[in-house]
Amino acid sequence: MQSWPAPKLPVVPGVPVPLRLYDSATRTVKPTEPEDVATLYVCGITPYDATHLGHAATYLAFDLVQRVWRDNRFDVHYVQNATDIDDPLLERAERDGVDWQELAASQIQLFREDMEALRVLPPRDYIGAVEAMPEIIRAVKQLMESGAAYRIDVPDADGELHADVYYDVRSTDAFGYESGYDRGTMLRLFAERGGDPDRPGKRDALDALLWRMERPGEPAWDSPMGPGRPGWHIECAAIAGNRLGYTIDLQGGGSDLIYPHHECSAAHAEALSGRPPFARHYTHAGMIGLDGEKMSKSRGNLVFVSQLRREGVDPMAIRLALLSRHYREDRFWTAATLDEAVERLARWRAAAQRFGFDTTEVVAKLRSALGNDLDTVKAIKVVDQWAQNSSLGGAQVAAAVDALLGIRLV
Ligand code: 5CA
Ligand code: ZN
Repeated sequence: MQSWPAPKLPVVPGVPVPLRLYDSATRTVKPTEPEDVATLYVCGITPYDATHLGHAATYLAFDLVQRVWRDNRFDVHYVQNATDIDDPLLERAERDGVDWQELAASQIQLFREDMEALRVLPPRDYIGAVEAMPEIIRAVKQLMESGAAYRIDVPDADGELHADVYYDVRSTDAFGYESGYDRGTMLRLFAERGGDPDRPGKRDALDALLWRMERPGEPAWDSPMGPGRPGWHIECAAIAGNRLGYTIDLQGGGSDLIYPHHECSAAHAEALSGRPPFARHYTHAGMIGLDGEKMSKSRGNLVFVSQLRREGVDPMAIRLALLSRHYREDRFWTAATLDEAVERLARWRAAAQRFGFDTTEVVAKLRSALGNDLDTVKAIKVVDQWAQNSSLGGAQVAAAVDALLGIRLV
């Protein structure tokens, strides 16, 4: 699919600071260590109810990763998917009486426009599950052939046999290292987040669906397994692995993807390559909430980027508001968060116009804050102090704020 246009990225003078980042698998902040090409995969939207502020916050966190890596002169290969075929999308299309493909296409287009407005650097490859179907099918076939996958061979509760294909979590010893969760937690989250622990005929309750055989009225694609459609986790394993290789620098998404999604996509990828770990870093952004609850499509407590834009809110203020707390923290969106960002942006913009003494110290401090697990709270403080000091010039800091925080001041 088409990605979206890239904003200009100024080169910042001075010495870049390498990126240290929290890794969910080891539960530590550790250095990122890309080779020449830094490889980044971030889980994209399921295209309905896009783009709410939770989505935006997550993509902004990984946008900072790309910006810090680019500052460190790495060539960044960034891949993002769009889950443009899955149960929740079909359910929403059905509920609203619209064609699922049209729903997906229109929401993906809205997402592109929101990302461009927020000055998010685009992925090099923006890939829909539907367009990736041949490679997803190849991956499932390979897992069947290697014995890591099996077919259900008992009838469902309705008495019908659907020979769906599942990944066997017991095919390796490694399953569980990414989240580190105990089995009870895994079972609970699996049931909450699209899994089917009680499906009859599974070898293990935690086995995840790889290929769902065609049901009447559902879209289906031909495959060696028979006509059907893919499970969720294999989509990301195949799309990432085929473009970035099966050892990537960073697998990213919101913390709601730690389990089962990233655990299972890592397990699928490792079964395909025979070479763990799939990612050197698994990094997760905290959840944005509204009115005391996580912002989610199922709860419907959503604030949309496009709605704020229509109301005339400057996208740079939305960006600054979402960066005003640390990316890993769960946090609530409030009117005050936005008001504060609007005021701060005005102060920074005024300061950017100043002629004065250009110091490299502000930029150095900004870099060191971001290099330390994307500490935007500290980074914003550094820029606030610069804005208050009327003897300091504007041009150099404005360029650094643009390149590193993605906020355009001039
Ligand atoms: N298509 C899958 C990933 S392959 C998916 O989870 N789609 S999504 O539309 O539900 O979410 C898109 C991204 O936004 C994911 O990385 C998810 O973790 C993140 N996300 C969803 N809700 C929130 C929220 N309230 N706060 C922060 N991030 C969120
Ligand atoms: Zn994903």
